[in-house]
Amino acid sequence: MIVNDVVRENRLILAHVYTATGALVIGALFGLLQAYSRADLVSAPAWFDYYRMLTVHGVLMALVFTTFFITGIALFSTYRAIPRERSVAWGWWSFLLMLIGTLMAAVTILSGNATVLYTFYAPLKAHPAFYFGATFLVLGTWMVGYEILENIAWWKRDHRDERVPLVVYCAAVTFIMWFIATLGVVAEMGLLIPWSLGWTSGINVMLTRMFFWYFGHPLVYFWIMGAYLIWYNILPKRYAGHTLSDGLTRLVFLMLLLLSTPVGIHHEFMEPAIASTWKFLHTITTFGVAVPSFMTAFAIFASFELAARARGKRGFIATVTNLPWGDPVFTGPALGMLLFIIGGFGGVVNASYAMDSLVHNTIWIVGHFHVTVGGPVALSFIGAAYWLVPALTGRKLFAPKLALWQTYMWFVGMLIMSIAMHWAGLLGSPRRTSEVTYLGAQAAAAWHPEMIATAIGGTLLYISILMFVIVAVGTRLRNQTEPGLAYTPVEFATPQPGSGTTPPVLDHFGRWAVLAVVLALAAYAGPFTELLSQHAYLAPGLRTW
Ligand code: HEM
Ligand SMILES: [Cu+2]
Repeated sequence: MIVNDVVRENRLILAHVYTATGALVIGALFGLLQAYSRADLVSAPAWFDYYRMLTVHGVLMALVFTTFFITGIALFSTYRAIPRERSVAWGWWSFLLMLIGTLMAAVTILSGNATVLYTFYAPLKAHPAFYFGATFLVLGTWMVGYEILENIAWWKRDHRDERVPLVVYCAAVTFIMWFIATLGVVAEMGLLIPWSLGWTSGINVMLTRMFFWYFGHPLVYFWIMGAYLIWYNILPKRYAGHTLSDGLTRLVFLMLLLLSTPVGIHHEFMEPAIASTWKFLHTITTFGVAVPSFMTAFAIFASFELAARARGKRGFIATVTNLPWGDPVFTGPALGMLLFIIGGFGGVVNASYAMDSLVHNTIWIVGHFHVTVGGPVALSFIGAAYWLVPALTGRKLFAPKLALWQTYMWFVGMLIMSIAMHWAGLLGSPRRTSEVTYLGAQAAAAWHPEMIATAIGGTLLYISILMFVIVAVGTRLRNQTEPGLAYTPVEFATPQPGSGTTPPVLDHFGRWAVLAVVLALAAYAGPFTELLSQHAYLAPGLRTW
């Protein structure tokens, strides 16, 4: 293994991580402006309206920041766990495709030609450049997924009877899930692109929405799996612990592969065009997909406890105080886990039809996904970046105390902002709305204090993001710890000794992928055919879908 090869790989991974950071910084600025607008502190000018901002924020945060970070960490895991001489040309082509796609979509939104929000389904229509850009971004991620699987195939040749290294396994299952999920985007683009080019005179709005949510729910599990990869494989080293069990970790990822897709209709509970049978079916699978998250909560806390016991500490308090609360690589993901408790609670509300009808389309929903994707996911990525960037550059983390305070500040900011959003949602404050004072209407006055609290939380978050940037850029500019050492070797967590052997069947990616596709088809065949037949009613005289 030649040092130069590692340095070449590292440059590629850094490109992913810094692109993610750039998206986070720019995207968050718009988030802050939205929070101020809703608190009646600023008004968006006519030449750059609120919904354009909201589209930039949603796309950069939900689709660009998360995706580039996950592609970065998945490649890093693969390259480090399977060291070999390899060309990075394919890697750079995939990065370039992702980047070009992102820039095309971003420019189209910023110029006001794609104010379609990050959910981009019809009837909102964008310039074709936006749809092509989004498609290129997805195709680039497929190339990254192929790279991971190709490395596993190469490794398998000499390790026929061994288990795939756990961290690579996690990355691979994440990307298999992603392949299946993004087929929804491809199908949706098949409707949107001809329509936006003017080749079809109408579009099946409901079908585009269903294709979006076929993708939109597994999208959130793509983020969660990125965070879990960190929790199971990177975090235990920070508290001198182990991954609880190799087999359990693989099982968790497989369950996420199987159950992430057949649940998307829980985003369409209020959709009159979809029969309640399908809504009920997807509710059941939704409660099923919560199981691997409960298993993860158990596994992580058990791992905390075993690490404390190894040091002779017993009991809840000793277990918690044994953890490294002064290490930002730990506090990022750990504080994220705390936020996930609120996220899980809200998720159960959203997944329950009757309660969802109360919070549907209110700012409660926005509070929910900030405390999930903006909590465990973003904080885990940020914490991991504090480990990843020094590992990739051979430099020490710049201003570690600032990094530490950054994670706590994010936690407090997100807590304030999302609780305020949940509360305002219960009072009826709508989401995706710039002006929620309704010219001083009595009912709207009820949620004004929550909107101010949202703006305060958002401000703390933005300061926290600026602190992150100082640390990220400072680390890059630092001198190397040892001159000439352009990277730091890393170790991934190992399973708890005595935690048992892993059944080989868990490693048969192909079979599990087929089962995942079958489940997805079974969950969507019914509503799909139903929406096709209802189309004549939705758009009389048009058969162009
Ligand atoms: C500085 C931190 C942040 C602030 C102040 C902020 C603020 C906001 C606000 C006020 C909205 C709601 C607007 C509305 O419905 O009218 C919003 C929407 C959204 N935010 Fe954030 N946010 C921040 C960070 C994040 C992060 C870290 C993520 C994800 C990684 C994220 C993802 C989203 C998404 C996906 C939407 C929905 C857009 C839509 O409805 O189309 N935000 N944000
Ligand atoms: Cu969902």
